[in-house]
Amino acid sequence: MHLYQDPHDEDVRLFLHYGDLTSSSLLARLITKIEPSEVYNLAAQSHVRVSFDIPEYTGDVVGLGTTRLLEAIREAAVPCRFYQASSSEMFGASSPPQSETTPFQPRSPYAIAKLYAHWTTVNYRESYGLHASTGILFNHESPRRGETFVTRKVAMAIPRILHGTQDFLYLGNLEARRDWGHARDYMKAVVKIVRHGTADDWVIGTGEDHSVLEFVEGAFTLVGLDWEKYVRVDPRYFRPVDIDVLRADASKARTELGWVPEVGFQALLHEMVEAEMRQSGLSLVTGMSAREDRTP
Ligand code: G4F
Repeated sequence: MHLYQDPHDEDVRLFLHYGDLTSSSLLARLITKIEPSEVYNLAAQSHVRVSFDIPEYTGDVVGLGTTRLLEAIREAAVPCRFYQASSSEMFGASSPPQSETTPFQPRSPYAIAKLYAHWTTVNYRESYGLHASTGILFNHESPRRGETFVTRKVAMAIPRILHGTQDFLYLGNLEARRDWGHARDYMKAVVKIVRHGTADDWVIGTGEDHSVLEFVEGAFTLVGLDWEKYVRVDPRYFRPVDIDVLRADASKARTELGWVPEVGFQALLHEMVEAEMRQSGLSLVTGMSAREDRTP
């Protein structure tokens, strides 16, 4: 809401148009009408587990959707810069740390679709001279994270457990290790990528990895809860195949873009848990004192 201003004001900062990455004609119409100077393609069916259930739809939106958008820009001949949200998922089974030169070994329909979109962006840059860049972003979280991604799911469970409206938190693979950073830091990197003189591909991550279990332990400890009493493993959350470790080598972005992440792992999980507690009328301190009553 802080972005929105009354349309009758002269300084309208945000306007929403309806669109759909499965519709080429709609995308072409929008690009022609808006004549954007920058296009950020962040749209996706972005849930890795779900992509195993709906692989065709994921490929259509994530993979072909990018082609449709790039074609709309090319056809309209609008001189805009283009950003493609590539993903660390594309590295899949490749050993960490992963940099721009690490081979891609995708392990999910989502990652395969992202790779298609990634190479399509590179191809439009090379073929048509479009200022088209990719950011290969590692996991980026915040209190605004979707509720079915693991960090938000954990953070949301804590006040519910304290309030007694949730008995257990059911999770899948606790051993997976991810390079978790703060979305705010990563969006600063994205803007730097688009405004950089040369279009290129960039790895963005903190360079630290932590397991899902470490996130769980850290989050529960913040409110004084013993995670072992409340967390259960449910194999339904396992993926047919998962990625063991993702850890970024973002030295190119540090050196050439001057990008350095400001929020570390502990500060990130603190912010996420605190936001959920506040939303539920609790604080980290009241959580600590309420814990004694919660015996599942
Ligand atoms: O939070 P996640 O679902 O994120 P994931 O799969 O790493 O993907 C996210 O980051 C990518 C960047 O690398 C993005 F491209 C992508 O769009 C998305 O934003 O799962 C993280 C890890 C996985 O290993 C998963 O198996 O947590 C494990 N996990 C364990 N229990 C769980 C759960 N994941 C989810 N979503 N839910 C669980 O209950």
